[in-house]
Amino acid sequence: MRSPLIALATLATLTLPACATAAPSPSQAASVAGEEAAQQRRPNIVFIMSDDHAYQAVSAYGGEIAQLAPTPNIDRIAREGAIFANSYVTNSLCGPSRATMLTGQFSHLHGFTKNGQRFDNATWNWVREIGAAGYQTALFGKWHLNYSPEGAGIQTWKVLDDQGKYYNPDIITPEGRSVVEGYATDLVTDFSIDWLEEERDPDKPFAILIHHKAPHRNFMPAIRHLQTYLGTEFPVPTNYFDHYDGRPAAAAQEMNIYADMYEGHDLHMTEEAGSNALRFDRWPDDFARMTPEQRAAWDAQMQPANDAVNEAGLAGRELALWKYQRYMKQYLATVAAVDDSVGRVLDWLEANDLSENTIVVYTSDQGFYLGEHGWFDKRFMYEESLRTPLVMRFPGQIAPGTRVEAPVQNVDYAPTFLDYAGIPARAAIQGRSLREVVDGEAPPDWREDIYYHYYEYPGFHSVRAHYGVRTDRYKLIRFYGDINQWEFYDLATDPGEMHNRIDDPAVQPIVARLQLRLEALRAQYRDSDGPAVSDPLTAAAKGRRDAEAAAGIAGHAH
Ligand code: SGN
Ligand code: CA
Repeated sequence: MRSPLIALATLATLTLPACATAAPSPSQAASVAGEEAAQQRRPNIVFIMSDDHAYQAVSAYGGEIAQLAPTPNIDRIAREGAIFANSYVTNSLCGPSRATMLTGQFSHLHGFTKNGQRFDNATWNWVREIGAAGYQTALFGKWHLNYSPEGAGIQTWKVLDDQGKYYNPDIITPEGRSVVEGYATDLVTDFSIDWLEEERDPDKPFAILIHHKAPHRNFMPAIRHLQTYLGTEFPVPTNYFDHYDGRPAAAAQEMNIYADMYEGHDLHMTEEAGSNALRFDRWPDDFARMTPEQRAAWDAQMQPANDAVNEAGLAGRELALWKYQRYMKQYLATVAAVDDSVGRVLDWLEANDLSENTIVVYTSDQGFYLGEHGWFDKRFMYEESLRTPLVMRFPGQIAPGTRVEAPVQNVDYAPTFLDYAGIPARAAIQGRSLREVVDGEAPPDWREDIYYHYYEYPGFHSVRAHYGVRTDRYKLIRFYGDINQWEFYDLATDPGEMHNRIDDPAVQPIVARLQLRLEALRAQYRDSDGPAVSDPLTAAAKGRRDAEAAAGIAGHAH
């Protein structure tokens, strides 16, 4: 579709100057045309990221839950390109993760270690760099690094305020803030497609960042998806009623579905049959900002199920199981809109002959718990939140159906985009270009293990600060701060991470080797935050007592 236009533009450059006084020589004209062609050939980048989307809820990853709630459009990226089977974050939290993707650095280097901090927009980021090299750059959706991307070098942007709201969200643009009526996932998609269609200069390559709020808390589906999973029973994770034995930090968290979720705000439960008044709703604004029509449509679809559970008068274990089902239904229904959005973007690329020369990436800012250990939220270095979905399509460069086994991390995105755009990597970047592994074969010096560091404590959900290493089989974690707790898991025999074997004499040689490895990784990435690996902090026994006391204080009913 675009090629005839380009041919015409080229013809114009070749013919028009003939009547001008300073007409270029034929060789100059040819080189201008060559540069234009090269410029045109640089791949476009469509970087789609959702917020808190668990890989367990992406059907391309093959899990049981996602088979009941498939994501055909995200899967299409995987089918026509690559799926990364071992994709991890460096710090499982929104702000730090986004800063890592922009800078290619671990949290301690870019400095954004916890939510609520302000990312210094002047910090180097790949979007500004690629823009300076001739790309058009745009960001629509969640930013969450401070008020707005003003000054971060992103040319066009329209962002959700802070975490973003599902219905009629506040939108911040260079002109200021306003409430825009609609459903966040659809609005972000509309903004993106409008820009692609109407505002972008078709003669330049582009990088567009489409960053959704969904499926982040408080899990409000679009009206059209409210009933999508109401009739589906999801398999309950085998460790839903976890005892947390031997894992005091896990026992002390406050992210339990049946103990910590807000019944109104998160689970959308009502006070009593016949009433649409929500149960405990810590932030009433999420519902209060719906229009009367939206709220009426919501109530019409949700009331029967809410009345039924109120009439049933469930308690204890039964109620805990019901809450898991409600959480899954709502969470997965918000994912359905994200998948619709991915479909709209892929279809738009196709219809505009842009599929071939465009890299499409879908990922999330981190993983999420879908009831494993009884949890929602993320933060822990356990598998479900350490991993994040990652699929990437680039026809002609990535063979359809590629499965990448090499461990990759979100520090790798910035160097990947620069690499494909033909811009030299920067020394300060700590990741490596994924181009090196997308043929399914990792180079011999590719990383064999990954490093992780979580900081936000005290904070939401009370997850202790920790760092650790994960190899292809083992995981060693150290929780620190008001506790000093080491954990060791053999993922081959204990994929659910239920048995902390740190004191098991049989694994001491492996633990010792991993401690050295952890020390080496901290040195390699220049992370001196938190205690040194060799630092006993306080006596281990005291640390454990503190941790167990802390776990007691949390007082969950299990
Ligand atoms: C909010 C959520 C928390 C969540 C953090 C961080 N509460 O505070 O549950 O852990 O965001 O999420 S909410 O009810 O206000 O949504 S993150 O994705 O931004 O890291
Ligand atoms: Ca997030």
